[in-house]
Amino acid sequence: MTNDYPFKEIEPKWQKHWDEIGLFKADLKKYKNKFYCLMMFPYPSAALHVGHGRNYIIGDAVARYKIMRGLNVLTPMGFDAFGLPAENAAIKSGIPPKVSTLDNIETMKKQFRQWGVGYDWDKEVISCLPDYYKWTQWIFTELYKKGLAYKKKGAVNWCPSCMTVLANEQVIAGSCERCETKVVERDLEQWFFKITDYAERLLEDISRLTDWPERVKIMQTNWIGKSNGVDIDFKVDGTDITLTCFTTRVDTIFGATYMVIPPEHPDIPELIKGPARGGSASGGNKDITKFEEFIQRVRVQDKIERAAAEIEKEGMSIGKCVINPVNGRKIPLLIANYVLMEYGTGAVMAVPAHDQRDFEFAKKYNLPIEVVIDNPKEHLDAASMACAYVDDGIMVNSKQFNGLTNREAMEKIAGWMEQEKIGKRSVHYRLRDWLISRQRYWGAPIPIIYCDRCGEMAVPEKDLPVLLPEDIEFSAKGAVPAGGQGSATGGKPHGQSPLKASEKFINTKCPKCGGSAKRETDTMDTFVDSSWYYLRYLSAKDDKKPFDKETVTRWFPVDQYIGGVEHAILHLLYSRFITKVLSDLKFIDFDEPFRRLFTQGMITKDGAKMSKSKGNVVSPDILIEKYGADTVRLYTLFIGPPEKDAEWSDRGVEGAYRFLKRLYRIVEEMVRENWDSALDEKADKELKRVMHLTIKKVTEDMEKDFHFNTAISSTMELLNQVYLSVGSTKKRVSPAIKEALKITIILLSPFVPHISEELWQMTGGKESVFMVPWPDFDPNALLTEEVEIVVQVNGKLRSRMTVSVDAGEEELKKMILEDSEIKRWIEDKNVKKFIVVPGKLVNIVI
Ligand code: ANZ
Ligand code: ZN
Repeated sequence: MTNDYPFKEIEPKWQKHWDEIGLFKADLKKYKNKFYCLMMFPYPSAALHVGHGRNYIIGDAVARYKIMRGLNVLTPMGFDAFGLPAENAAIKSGIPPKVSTLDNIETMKKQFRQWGVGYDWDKEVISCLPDYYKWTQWIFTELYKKGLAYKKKGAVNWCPSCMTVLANEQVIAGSCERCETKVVERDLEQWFFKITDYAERLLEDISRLTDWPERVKIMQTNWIGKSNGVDIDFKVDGTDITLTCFTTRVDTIFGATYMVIPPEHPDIPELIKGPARGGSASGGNKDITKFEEFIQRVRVQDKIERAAAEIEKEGMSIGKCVINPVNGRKIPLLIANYVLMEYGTGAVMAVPAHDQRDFEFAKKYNLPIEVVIDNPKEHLDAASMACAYVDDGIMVNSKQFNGLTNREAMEKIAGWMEQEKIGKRSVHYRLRDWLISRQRYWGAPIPIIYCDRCGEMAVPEKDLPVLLPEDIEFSAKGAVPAGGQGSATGGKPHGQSPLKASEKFINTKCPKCGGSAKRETDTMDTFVDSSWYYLRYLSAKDDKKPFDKETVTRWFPVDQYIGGVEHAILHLLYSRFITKVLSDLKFIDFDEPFRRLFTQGMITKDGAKMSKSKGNVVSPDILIEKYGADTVRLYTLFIGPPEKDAEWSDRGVEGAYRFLKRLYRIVEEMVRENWDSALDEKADKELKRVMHLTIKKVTEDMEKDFHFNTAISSTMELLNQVYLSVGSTKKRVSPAIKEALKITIILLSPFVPHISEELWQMTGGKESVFMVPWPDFDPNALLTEEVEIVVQVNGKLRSRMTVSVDAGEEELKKMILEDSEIKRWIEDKNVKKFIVVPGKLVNIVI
């Protein structure tokens, strides 16, 4: 077809060329002008779709641009290769996870190449291989030695379908992030990283992340969830138990009319023992059954729903009272579903007059409501309130604090309580410790040994890695061991690491006494693997150490990190945490890993995220076959602002293809045909102006927000201008035209690298276009001549405006109709005529 351009020849040719010239090879010793361009490394799934492609195409465009800016670019890639999908697939297919994973990696690497996305593959890391996970295990042991990795029994999120524990972050609206099954709660022994020790620093240092998207910083801030308040001890009347509650509204303490604790509260068994005050005196046992029923029912309710404002409040009286320390008043104690054990101190002083949840609860269970903060505009009456009064106001019913504003009282009461030793200012965080153990096979084994004589210990560095055994059976039976062993789980089915089935793995020698010992069989959460891979790229092949301090010092922080916003919390927070720990341990001397972050939006099809199960996946392979990789790249970058979600359209792909054909044709014709070399001063000048404007625009877009879409549309306009200058009947080519074409090619090369290389060579380029310095624009060339014109409405002078001499009618119309003076005259009347006398006057007839 004459109308096509030969992308099938062009693309492999230049991919080979980039290999040959080592375009993406980084010499780590040359760190002057370094630019570390990092893309989130992918999980090796069978094949990538165009939605995945966005991340890598954006990253590649950035890397190529930075290379042209003369920076020493490091752009590595690897694979986040452990994880559930491969293991679950193995249970179905019998193919070992390692085999399928390495297969998928090969496929993906072919895809990257086809897309013309370049990496320095010498630095590849694959997290499921022993040369990598040895060091993941090493990081674990370093944390363990510092007391930052510990084991405890706790209520955990359990996915009954994946048969594994999930971190809070992996539970989305009460369901498993991966399989969307409803998550339940279980009590199990688990390993944790003490990220809560770093809560304050993780929060505080967010302010240093000036080049991170605001929304990501907000999400991290909320996730850490710092609250300032007061911890107050309430004695349970007639017992030795004290319940401490955390409140952010100590100004309301005199209005506390009852206390609520969650069904998980550890003191409940003790509290419901013995004679219940107010409960039926004879039926003690019956009451206990009733309690147990209630507790069981609430415990399986979804935590997120329990914490939501709308939840139907449910409670049960314990039949005891607690004593409010500020006034000695006895108030009832209840169990309630809207209180969570995980937050604050796991006990709440309820102030129904000023907290909506407490208000609803009090109304339902007929508990007293007492106003302690009055509305200055309208006196509050507890009996007739329709909802809680949550705004600021004036203190009432609060003894010596009456008459103060509640804001003043908050400080005063906190101080007074501290003095009287009945309360203590406190800070609580929503952030929980990071649950890192998984009862699954396909992960890095937790390097811990249990010896009957010497106890629990970390595997010494010289014995790492603890190799994952390969003789594991992946039948459905083998992977889901019979439950019932754990009494704590009450005989419910429960997951056990498949490693438990490997005698060879479990039995080992104690490193201390040499006696027989057993290995930990849990494996690590894959978020541990991905929390440090960006350090490993710099010494991917070093078998003596995880990374080299001097090299990472020179190359860090990462200059640009690019990835999906779905990782705004988990991965980025964990990476920041591990970096801070490694910094505290003096292995590195920086404590934030990523200087600049860019999070791209999702590509949707038919309004939904692409997924195999929805059947709306667009494969790049077919498109590349039909239009070539440059078309797919161009369209992916053109689809919309890259930080926003965008809907894929096949028509859009064709549009991108047509543009590339148009670009190819003009260069090809100019080279082949003998065009007239006549000068046209006016046209050339205008072309130059558009060209410099385009350089300015594209450069700004690349430097600032990665607005490839607008960068590309301005190069499209530049190409239009070139076509105009060439003319359609008798074609002409001047030095200005040649220059503008070359600039068009250069500006497009980060986006469509193959065709750009080809055309660059056709126009006489000797070396790769990526060796050509990025052009600067000439501010003088941007200037246009301006004139003052007169604007009339119905023939009467109404305004004067300064406009460019060659402003077209549309441009003038737009400017004039937006002028506030003129708007006043037109108001909502119809514009009948718009008469232009170029360079002099415009008359609007209404
Ligand atoms: C009394 C009070 C009166 C409260 C009032 C609020 C308003 P933030 O700001 O999110 O930190 N609370 C404390 N621990 C809780 C738990 N484990 N489960 C459910 N709710 C809990 O929220 C702090 C407030 O949430 C605390 O202040 C407490 O209710 C409640 F007019 O104490 B407040
Ligand atoms: Zn021992």
